[in-house]
Amino acid sequence: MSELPTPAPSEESKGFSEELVESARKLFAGPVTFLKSAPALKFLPDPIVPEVAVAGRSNVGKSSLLNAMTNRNGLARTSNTPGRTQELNFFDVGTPLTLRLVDMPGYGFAKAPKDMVKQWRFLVNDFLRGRQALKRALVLIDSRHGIKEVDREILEMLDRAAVSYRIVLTKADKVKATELAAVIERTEAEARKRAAAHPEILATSSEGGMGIPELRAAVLEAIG
Ligand SMILES: Nc1nc2c(ncn2[C@@H]2O[C@H](COP(=O)(O)OP(=O)(O)OP(=O)(O)O)[C@@H](O)[C@H]2O)c(=O)[nH]1
Ligand SMILES: [Mg+2]
Repeated sequence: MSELPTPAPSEESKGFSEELVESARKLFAGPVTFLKSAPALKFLPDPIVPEVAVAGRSNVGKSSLLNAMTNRNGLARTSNTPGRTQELNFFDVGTPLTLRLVDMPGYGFAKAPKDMVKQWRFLVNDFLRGRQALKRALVLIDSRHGIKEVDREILEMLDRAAVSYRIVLTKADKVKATELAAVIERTEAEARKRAAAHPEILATSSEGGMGIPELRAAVLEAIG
C-alpha cells in the first residue's frame, strides 16, 4: 500500500479543519477496493453505508479524480476516449467499511449511440434521484470550459430532487492561474444561486494533486 503525501500546511484548506483534512488523508490512505459494477439499477449493492457519487460530462476526469483521491492509479479506468465508464462502479473505502465512492458514466457524449446515451442517462438520473444511501454528489466541471448547458441539465435535476451536491473543477493544471481564478469566481457565483449546491466549489487537478486533500475532506464531511 502506497503512502499518501502529508499535506502541506495550507492557506488553501478551504475552511476544512486540519483535523478533518488529516482524518480524510488517513481514510483514503487505507484500504480502497473495487466492489462491483452495476450496469442497471437492479444490480446496485445493498445500501449499507453512506455513498458519494462522482458525476459529470464524458471525459471531464471523473475516474482520474477517484484515482487521485485514493492515490491508486489503476483503481478506476480512465481513457482518452469519452464514454470509457459505462456502468456505476462502486468502491469500498476504509476498514471497517466507512463509505462508498461511485464512479458514474459521463453525460453529454455526442458520439455514443443514441440508445446507449439514453440508457446511461436513465441510470445516472435514477440513481442520483432515488438512492437513499447517497449523501452527496460531486459534479465535475472542466476548468477550461466552466459550466455548460449540458451540465446545467444535471444541476437542475439535482436541485429539483434536492440531492445535495458540490461542484468540483477538474484539470486545473490545464489553465493559467488568472483563467482559473475567473472560472472559480463564475462557477461559485452560479453555485450560490442553486438550491442544492454547496456554495463553495473546489478546484482540483488529478495530475498535480491540487485540491485533492480538500476534496477528500469534503467527502468525509459529506458523510459525517
Ligand atoms: N491534465 C490533466 N488531464 C486530466 C486530468 N484529469 C483527467 N485528465 C485526462 O482526461 C481524460 C479523461 O479522463 P477520465 O478520468 O477517463 O474521464 P471520465 O470523466 O472518467 O470519462 P468517462 O468515463 O468517459 O465519462 C484522460 O486522458 C485523463 O488523463 C487532470 O487533472 N489534468
Ligand atoms: Mg470514467
